[in-house]
Amino acid sequence: MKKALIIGAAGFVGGYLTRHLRDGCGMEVHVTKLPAEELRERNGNVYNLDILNKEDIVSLLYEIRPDYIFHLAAQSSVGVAWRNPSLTIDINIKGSVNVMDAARELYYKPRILLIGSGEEYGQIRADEIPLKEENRIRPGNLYAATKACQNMIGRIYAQAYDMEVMMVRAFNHIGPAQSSIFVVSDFCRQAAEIERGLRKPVMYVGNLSARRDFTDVRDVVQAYSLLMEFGEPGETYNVGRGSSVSIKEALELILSMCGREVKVETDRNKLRPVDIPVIEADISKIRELTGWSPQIPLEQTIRETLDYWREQLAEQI
Ligand code: A2R
Repeated sequence: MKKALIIGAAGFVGGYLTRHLRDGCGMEVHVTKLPAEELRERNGNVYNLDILNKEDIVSLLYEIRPDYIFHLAAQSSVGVAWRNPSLTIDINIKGSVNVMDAARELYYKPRILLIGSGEEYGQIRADEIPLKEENRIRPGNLYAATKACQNMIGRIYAQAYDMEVMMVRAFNHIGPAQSSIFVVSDFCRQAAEIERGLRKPVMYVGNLSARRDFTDVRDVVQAYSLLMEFGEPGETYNVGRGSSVSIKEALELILSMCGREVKVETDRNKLRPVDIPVIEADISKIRELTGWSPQIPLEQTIRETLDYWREQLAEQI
């Protein structure tokens, strides 16, 4: 039985990945979280770990001896990265280097998957869509820059130390339990609050014309486990749907599922200073390697995310 370690399992993706590896792939799953965090997906083997402390990672790896290390821990908010760049650099770059250095001290070679972001491509040109992995990267914010750096260092470690490190660039992933700082979850939460009469029937939105590549988080974690198994060391793989929808189309789907008449208004605070018009991944590299492609339709993800917020509000009352 393969032993998997998920570092940063208390976040949005971690719960889904835990369940998929344990129940879907039959692995022995070990997970880490920060001391103050709570896991959404209960799991027997839980450890507190701050990736800024390399010696703690070394001890943990010796204790568990994982075959697979899924590195999800990150400061993953673009907004927080602007406000606190040095913390973001510490966690996303030094933290990842600590994970790889700790793994390098082992007497065997675990496989490591580093999770980066479609944000790394940054200021893309219209003729570069859909984005291939070898496209030039022009990170446009600090979060993206740290993930681009993590990607470069991961490749260097794979080459220089012959380590089995693979890199992902994940595009927008969505689903139940995502924080409402992200657009689809935000709209679903607002719709659920309107249905309950907790706010007036007005949906506050940002730029509706931007097109984004949305994938259900349950499809995303399946891609991660396949890349862990079949990915080539030193290589980067896009994980996305491979097609985009406008934020307006996503909004219309949510409104069509909402049980109330809703007015739509622009909230200036939701407009980004620089908004890239279209982001769309080319997913042929992962598809050719593993046969993976997203299975869950956008309508289903949105319906279940809306239901998640309805349930959350029902529990609060
Ligand atoms: O920032 P918090 O308190 O939410 O904790 C996050 C945790 N984390 C850390 N874990 C260990 N040592 C640290 N120094 C440290 N700093 C933060 O990593 C959070 O629980 C977890 C990352 O989860 P999320 O922010 O929910 O990211 P998500 O959506 O699960 O995405 C997974 C990966 C991340 O690398 C993203 O940047 C990428 O996929 O898109």
